Amino acid sequence: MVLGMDNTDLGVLCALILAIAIYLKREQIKEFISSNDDDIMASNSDSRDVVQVLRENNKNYLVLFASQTGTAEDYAKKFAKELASKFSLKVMCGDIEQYDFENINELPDNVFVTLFISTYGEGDFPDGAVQFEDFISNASEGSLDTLKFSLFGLGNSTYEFYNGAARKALDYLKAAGATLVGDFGQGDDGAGTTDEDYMTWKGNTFETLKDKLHLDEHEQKFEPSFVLKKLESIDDNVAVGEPSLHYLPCNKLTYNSEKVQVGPFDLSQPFIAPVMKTYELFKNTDRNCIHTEFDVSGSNIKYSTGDHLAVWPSNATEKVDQFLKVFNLDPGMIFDLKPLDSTIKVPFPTPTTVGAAVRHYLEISGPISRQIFGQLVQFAPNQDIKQKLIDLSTDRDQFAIEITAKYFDLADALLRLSEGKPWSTVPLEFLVETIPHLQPRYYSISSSSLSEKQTIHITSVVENFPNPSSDVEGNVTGVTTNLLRNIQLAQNKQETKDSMPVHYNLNGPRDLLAGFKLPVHVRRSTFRLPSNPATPVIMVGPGTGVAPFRGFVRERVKFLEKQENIKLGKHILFYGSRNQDDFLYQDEWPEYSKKLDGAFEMIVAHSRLPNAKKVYVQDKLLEREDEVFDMINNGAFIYICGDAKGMAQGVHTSLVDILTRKKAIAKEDAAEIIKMLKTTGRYQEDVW
Ligand SMILES: Cc1cc2nc3c(=O)[nH]c(=O)nc-3n(C[C@H](O)[C@H](O)[C@H](O)COP(=O)(O)OP(=O)(O)OC[C@H]3O[C@@H](n4cnc5c(N)ncnc54)[C@H](O)[C@@H]3O)c2cc1C
Ligand SMILES: NC(=O)c1ccc[n+]([C@@H]2O[C@H](COP(=O)([O-])OP(=O)(O)OC[C@H]3O[C@@H](n4cnc5c(N)ncnc54)[C@H](OP(=O)(O)O)[C@@H]3O)[C@@H](O)[C@H]2O)c1
Ligand SMILES: Cc1cc2nc3c(=O)[nH]c(=O)nc-3n(C[C@H](O)[C@H](O)[C@H](O)COP(=O)(O)O)c2cc1C
Ligand SMILES: *[C@@H]1O[C@H](CO)[C@@H](O)[C@H](O)[C@H]1NC(C)=O
Ligand SMILES: *[C@@H]1O[C@H](CO)[C@@H](O)[C@H](O)[C@H]1NC(C)=O
Ligand SMILES: *[C@@H]1O[C@H](CO)[C@@H](O)[C@H](O)[C@H]1NC(C)=O
Ligand SMILES: CC(=O)N[C@H]1CO[C@H](CO)[C@@H](O)[C@@H]1O
Repeated sequence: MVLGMDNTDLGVLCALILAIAIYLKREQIKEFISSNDDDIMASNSDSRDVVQVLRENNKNYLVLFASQTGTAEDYAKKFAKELASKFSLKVMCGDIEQYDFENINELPDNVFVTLFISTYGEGDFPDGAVQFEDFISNASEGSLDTLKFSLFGLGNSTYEFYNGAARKALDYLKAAGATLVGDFGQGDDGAGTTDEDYMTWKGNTFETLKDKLHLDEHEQKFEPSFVLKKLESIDDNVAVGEPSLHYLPCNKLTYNSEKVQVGPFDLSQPFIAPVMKTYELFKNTDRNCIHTEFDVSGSNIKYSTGDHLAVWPSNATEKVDQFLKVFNLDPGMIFDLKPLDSTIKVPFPTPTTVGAAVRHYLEISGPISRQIFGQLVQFAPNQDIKQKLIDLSTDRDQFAIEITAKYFDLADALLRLSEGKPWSTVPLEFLVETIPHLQPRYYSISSSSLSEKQTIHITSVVENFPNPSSDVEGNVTGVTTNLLRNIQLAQNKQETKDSMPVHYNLNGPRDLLAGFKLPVHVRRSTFRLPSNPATPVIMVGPGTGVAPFRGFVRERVKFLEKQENIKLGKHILFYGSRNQDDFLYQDEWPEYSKKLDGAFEMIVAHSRLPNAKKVYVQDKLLEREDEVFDMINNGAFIYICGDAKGMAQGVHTSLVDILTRKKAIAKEDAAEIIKMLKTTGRYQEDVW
């Protein structure tokens, strides 16, 4: 189909430039990844040849994961563990990033591979899987003809390219002659069924594997992958919550002569950034949204407008205490973990204390999976509770009603089941291996690298609302956003005791974070303003979705200050909030408008004004359809940011409607145009 844009040459040129940009981006990512690898290699001088590692460690099953935020990793590890314990297989489980696959076709005939792959961006592989993708996409026909694999993808059906990475992997592997064992599984975060999808897929896959590999099944029994050793005293090499080993007193290496940290800063090592300034953005008191400014000067951290900042949280004291109580743990106990073989990675800095692990390294709050209930059966304190666990772990509906709908986290749920009695029989090894490790949270940077080189702003809405289930007391709280609010209140000398639902240790391990600091790193994104300032720009970002657009607009303001005789294309921002009270950065926008001299316009939709109809950003788009259409026709770049749930879909629908009407074409063709805009980078989403 012809694109229908009036300026075909320009379109081709744009596509070409974009292709080059994407290519360069990949090189950057690769460079970034290989610098990470050096780190891993240095600490563990293993081979990268996956077949060699498997042989050297005497393994006979391979599980690999490609994960961005740990979900795929978590499932992969559970799968590996269960395979090992039910079928006595010797399972090797690892991150796809850590291996080369050139020899994968030489795996012994009876060694199967299971892949867990999540999807990011626009149907892309996670950052760590770039090399893997290159390899399988280039594998020639028949070159993987002995490979037998099963595959579970993790995705979210609210995204257009649902499970895009896993689907691509399936196609590439099949094209290279590999054989899919069992069904292709797809977990859907959008429908909230990842866990259920996994359980169904796993059941079928186990049946197929039993048959093909002639396996005997026995009852699942937890067998640790680590030897846990108790230590007597805390010295300089014991982590008490440091985000990475670099920060231990015994490793002074990470500081240069001026006591400034040197990078690179990434998922393996954050920068400890001073929080310079924090303030509340909402005027009403029932919800909170915190503006936070981090100082990254002297750190050699560079960011680009549109990137994400990862913030490394710690758990709230209330949650830590409850967790320790449920499992009857001694927070002062010092322990080390020694992997049983070199394919197993220690999940967090060790040796450490139980208290530090619970506060800093384990994801102890948040929703729980039905699976973990199944695994806990063997440790139930008595027969009654055991039966309840079995019932809940095998009945998805009952689990949904009794656990999920009540917003229980693990400690809440177990206390409820045991009527307050502790679960003293659950071994620490089990908790350490089964509970996911605490992950950094990502925030769209709301400053501009042009106007704020050394400072990074983020805009975060605080997750704190009454439990929707009427028979559970208290608020449901998010880890990181409440930590940020806690810092905001403390830094501005406001009372925190009663105003906070949860409290934190703000000083951090060995006072590493004292004086208001937090571990952070920058994650590159592809969310970028067009390089030509004359290109029109349409931005849609209700709620916190406005964050990167504040950065975009500040970028244009700074740019104009520096240049003379530059004509800026039209920049239009569709923003939405409930009312005036939660109108983010209300005072700043008129100033930007003035400075951009008519090139910038903001259109606001309010959804909860008294005695007024609900108005959303997508309604405002329709109201302005002539202008929006003209801008698209003139090569506008479209940006959508914010809640993935309904908004991005609603905006997409509005834009399809506009093109359908104004071009007098079929809906399908309009949708096809939007798809083309997406692939050429003229329609970009940053949704979560
Ligand atoms: C690329 C990207 C960009 C983002 N940009 C922004 C941004 O600019 N601004 C922003 O505010 N956010 C942004 N987010 C979201 C952000 O990363 C966090 O997910 C969000 O702030 C919540 O983090 P938290 O640690 O406070 O909550 P978490 O502890 O991670 O909790 C997540 C949610 O689960 C709920 N919850 C807690 N316990 C339970 C339970 N037992 N059962 C069920 N639910 C439970 C919490 O209330 C919360 O709503 C972005 C996300 C991504 C991926
Ligand atoms: N658990 C809850 O009760 C709850 C509820 C909402 C959001 N959240 C969480 O809050 C975060 C979002 O907060 P936020 O501050 O960015 O946004 P927000 O303040 O909740 O919403 C911003 C604006 O977007 C509107 N909106 C809601 N649904 C929309 C849709 N389908 N299309 C277009 N606009 C829509 C809202 O209207 P209305 O809200 O008036 O419809 C509001 O005017 C998310 O992380 C989300 O998970 C939680
Ligand atoms: C920024 C972002 C982009 C995403 N893009 C897609 C996508 O294009 N297609 C899809 O199916 N899922 C997408 N997802 C959903 C994730 O793949 C899904 O949540 C998955 O469970 C994450 O697994 P991980 O924690 O192992 O990375 C996206 C999630 C985020 C946060
Ligand atoms: C594989 O293909 C990609 C493009 O898909 C290319 O960039 C890369 O260099 C190729 N790698 C190898 C090893 O051939
Ligand atoms: C997936 O979509 C659901 C709703 O459709 C949303 O609640 C959730 O936050 C999304 N998950 C991710 C990881 O984006
Ligand atoms: C619980 O949430 C409600 C609504 O968001 C809020 O008004 C209340 O202050 C919260 N309670 C605490 C203790 O934070
Ligand atoms: C009980 C507990 O978790 N205590 C720890 C809290 O965190 C600090 C550092 O952040 C540790 O020093 C404590 O041992």
